[in-house]
Amino acid sequence: MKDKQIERLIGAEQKRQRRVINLIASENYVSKDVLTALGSELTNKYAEGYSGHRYYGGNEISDQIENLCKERALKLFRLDAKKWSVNVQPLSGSPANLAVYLALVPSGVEGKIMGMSLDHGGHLTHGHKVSATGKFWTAVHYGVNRETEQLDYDEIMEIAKSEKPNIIVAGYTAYPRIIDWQKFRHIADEVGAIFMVDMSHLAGLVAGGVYPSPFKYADVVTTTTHKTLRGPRSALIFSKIDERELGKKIDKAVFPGLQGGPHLNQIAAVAVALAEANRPEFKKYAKQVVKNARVLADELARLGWRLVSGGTDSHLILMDTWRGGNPSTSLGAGGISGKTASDVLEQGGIIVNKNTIPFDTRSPVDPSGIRLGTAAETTRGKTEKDFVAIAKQINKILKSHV
Ligand code: DSN
Repeated sequence: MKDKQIERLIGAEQKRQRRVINLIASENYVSKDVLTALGSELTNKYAEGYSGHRYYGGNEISDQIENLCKERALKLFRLDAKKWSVNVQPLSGSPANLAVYLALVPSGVEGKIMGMSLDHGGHLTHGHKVSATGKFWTAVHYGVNRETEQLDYDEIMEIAKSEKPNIIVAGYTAYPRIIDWQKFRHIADEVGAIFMVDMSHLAGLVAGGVYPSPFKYADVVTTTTHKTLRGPRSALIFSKIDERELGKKIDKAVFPGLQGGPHLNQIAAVAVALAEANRPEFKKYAKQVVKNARVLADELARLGWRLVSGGTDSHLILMDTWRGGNPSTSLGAGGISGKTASDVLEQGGIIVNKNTIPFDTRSPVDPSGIRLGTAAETTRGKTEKDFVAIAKQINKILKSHV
């Protein structure tokens, strides 16, 4: 590169990524092909509009790229193009979710979004008050059960019946367990709501066949492409084709409702990742991600750490570092806060994020827990034995700071 300052910083980040153990549940390492597509001349092109209907000339290649990406997205999740449509233009997860609400929820206080609260594992764009989704629409929230720390579908049904939301969102950022999509479908049907799944964290696991697919039950499915799916930073919106014309409305909301020109380099990179995720090796990868998470959870629990909900069925673990919870260890109330845990682990070369736990008594900037995920390190070839060693390392670092 001619720009030596940026070249040096990219080099430094490459080294940092190689040096650390990365347990950020929402990160991954993309292939060289994905990087090549991202860094290509496609970034030079404006392609406002959709295939065959662009506002600029010179888009014959753009159309082919966007069409191929859409085909691959439907193919990966085994969707019939007559029954599902997909928009591949959202720049990332938050604009994708915003586009769905803009398309399908009546604007203003009349429109109601129901999602899981952020501090129980939801996402800002599921109606949190600091997000546009909680400012422009009325939002109501459900959480997990205090005892089981898992979804309580009866309670969710009660909230839905009393609140009558226009849309119900399931799919979270810090919920380690299987979500019963069918039960959500039933709840949505009872109150006449649209059922939206945000499978951002789960997309790679669904593609790999190790987590239940939401497509049989959802009306709309959004996902980022850079977490377990192992693509570039971007997002997709799938919608059922029926008389409600969800896809048409969503297309209009993405462009011109929210965005201008799509990022074609990103769309091409997504297409690359979707094809990669459709290969048999990816199925093995997804299986290993879940196996590794189980082993990491089991070993941490064996070492005396309290895990929210008692374990995991996915790629992520929520660890209560504050309460610790095992009387046989030196931990107990006043263990180690999530922020301190994250800081000291980073000093020891392990990267995690601090995270609130359900019913947290501490603040979001220094909560009671940390979130751990296995997707990134599994991409680097780590297996069960490595995750037993990682659990021991985490335990050693944290216990020396309690
Ligand atoms: N920031 C993402 C995560 O870490 O889960 C969600 O947007």
